[in-house]
Amino acid sequence: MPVSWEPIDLRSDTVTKPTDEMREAMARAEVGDDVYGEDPTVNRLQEMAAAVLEKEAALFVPTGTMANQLAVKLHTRPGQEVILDERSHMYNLEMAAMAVISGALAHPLKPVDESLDWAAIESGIRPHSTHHAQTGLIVLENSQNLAGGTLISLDRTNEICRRAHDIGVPVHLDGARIFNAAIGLGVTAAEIARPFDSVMFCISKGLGAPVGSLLLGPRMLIDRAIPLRRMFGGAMRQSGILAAAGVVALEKMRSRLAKDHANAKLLAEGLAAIPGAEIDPERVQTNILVFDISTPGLDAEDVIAQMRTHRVLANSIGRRRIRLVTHKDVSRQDCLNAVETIRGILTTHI
Ligand code: TLP
Repeated sequence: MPVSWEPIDLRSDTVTKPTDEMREAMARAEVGDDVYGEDPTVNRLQEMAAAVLEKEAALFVPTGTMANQLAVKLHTRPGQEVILDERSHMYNLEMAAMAVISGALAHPLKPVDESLDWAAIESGIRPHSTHHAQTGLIVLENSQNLAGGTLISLDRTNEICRRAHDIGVPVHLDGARIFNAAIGLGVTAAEIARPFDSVMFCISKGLGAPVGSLLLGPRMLIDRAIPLRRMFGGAMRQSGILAAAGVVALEKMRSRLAKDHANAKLLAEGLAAIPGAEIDPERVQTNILVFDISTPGLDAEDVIAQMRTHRVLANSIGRRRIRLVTHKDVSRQDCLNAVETIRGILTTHI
């Protein structure tokens, strides 16, 4: 039997390779200069994205980070605060961009249970005074990456947006994985997006496209985002080549995400039965899971290094925590094999 040397890559859903259909669409894509607004494929992707999320307009940008940072720039003035979950991607993994680019002060808050709620956010809003930075923006993330792909309920996101709007504060959604969230919550992505002033989602994660994210919101906001994208260095030319894969991603790849969720559950159930791995499979709601290493003397990096020698790849988040992410390029069998690899590593250390 031929031996496959392809690793089982559970580091992220960003590692997904474009499908054959995407590559064909990219090769055939009709293109133009998008800085003149003349790339028909980019325009098509933007219109599709806006239609799917039921927002007025969308803008194609190279990365999720750029879309998130455009949102901060659009909604805030220098010296204002951005309230967000202390575990959020924008606080932890975007190189302090909001401070550097927008002069905004991140105000990270501890979640009450699985996420922030309005009471937690309200307690972080500073009184009007001559001493306090004022809240310019609230950011929510759904699904919540570093929390283990967990979801925020529609009731909670709707309430947060309504109460924020009552006091005149806009709310941005980092919806890098909004379609995973939609499946996990059993609602449409448009329902999740509805109350938010701006939304970002990625086509380059579970949906499998090679590059890109979209920023969505009212037409007036997106019109203001276009020159800022230029300022950020993200105005591209014949980017229809990239957008073509995004069109396939939106048309064909959303419904299969449920399989990734089932595989993540399978991984979690397998890991829960291993002494030395701590995880509650009930908490695994989408395609991301985080487990703790409880074997004394063994930290996450040791385990990851040993997994790598068995061709199973993962990332750590902290000294004793490992994150695994399922996606279209790992099968159910890959997940079962990964559990066996981890079992082998952890049980030999007891
Ligand atoms: N997440 C990546 C890494 O940056 C950690 C991953 O492997 O999960 N918001 C969320 C919730 C994200 O998970 C990511 C990427 C981004 C924003 C940024 O997207 P990119 O990488 O396109 O800038």
